[in-house]
Amino acid sequence: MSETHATLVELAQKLYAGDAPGVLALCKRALGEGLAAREVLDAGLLAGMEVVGRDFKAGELFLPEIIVAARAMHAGIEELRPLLAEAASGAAAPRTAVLGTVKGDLHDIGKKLVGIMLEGAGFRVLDLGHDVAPERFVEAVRVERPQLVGLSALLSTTMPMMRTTIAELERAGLAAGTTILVGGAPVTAAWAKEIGAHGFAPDAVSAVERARELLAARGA
Ligand code: B12
Repeated sequence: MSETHATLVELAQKLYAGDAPGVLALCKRALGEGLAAREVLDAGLLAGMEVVGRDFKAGELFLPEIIVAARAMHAGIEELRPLLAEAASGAAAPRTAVLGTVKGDLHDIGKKLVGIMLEGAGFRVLDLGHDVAPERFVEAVRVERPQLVGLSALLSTTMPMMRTTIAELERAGLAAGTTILVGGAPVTAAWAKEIGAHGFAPDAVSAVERARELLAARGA
């Protein structure tokens, strides 16, 4: 394993400290030093967020710190966005994806990354945001007729809301006409199957791969 680049180590520390201007400056510096956007994301921002999550779990960090770390993460992601999207590009006809974090759940960083990667893969992405009620998904799918619907949940307590959302789409007669992909840290392939989703992906890069596979399989 190669050692992590010094700028990325510093970037992870700034992320941990919730220093948004520092994160922004270090993302720019890392890119200026010739590092790839994916590397800056993985070994810098996500590495920092992993430690935030670990220390939060251990009771060493509290919500206010996590909120500022998340803001700093957003600042960094926005800086990397065009490059990440470019790296993921190379797809055919434009397709639409409706994305959202399910009702009751405020976590939106991972879903945002999935959106950026899908954009890069040529999708027109309609991001409904976080805490999205099933009715809003239903309305968006009715109006937009997307090829893909992506549901995100980061809490074990909001995972059942994925089931409710899918059930509502089914009730509205809209589930069969689209492909529903689910994800988020606690979500598994078995859960996806159980709740009637068409697929699951563990991260933003595989979300694009999985979406492509599923759409190709149904000729969409
Ligand atoms: C940042 C954060 C927050 C921020 C969120 C800010 C924001 N704008 O998103 C804030 C402070 C709001 C927050 C609040 C809470 N949080 Co929080 N939070 C986190 C933390 C530290 C990081 C999450 C994150 O952004 N990770 C980085 C992203 C890139 O990863 P990701 O979300 O997993 O996404 C990737 C994949 O999962 C996948 N993916 C995600 N979505 C989708 C969707 C599709 C369709 C696909 C295919 C793939 C996919 O691709 C993504 C990119 O690769 C995690 C710990 C952790 N390590 O996960 C805890 C964590 C998720 N939170 C937790 C908890 C308990 C809470 C609170 C209940 C705390 C409280 N006591 O109030 C509240 C709940 C608020 C609510 N109602 O939602 C727990 C959840 C435990 C559980 N399993 O239920 C965790 C795991 C921390 C812990 N270890 O205890 N949190």
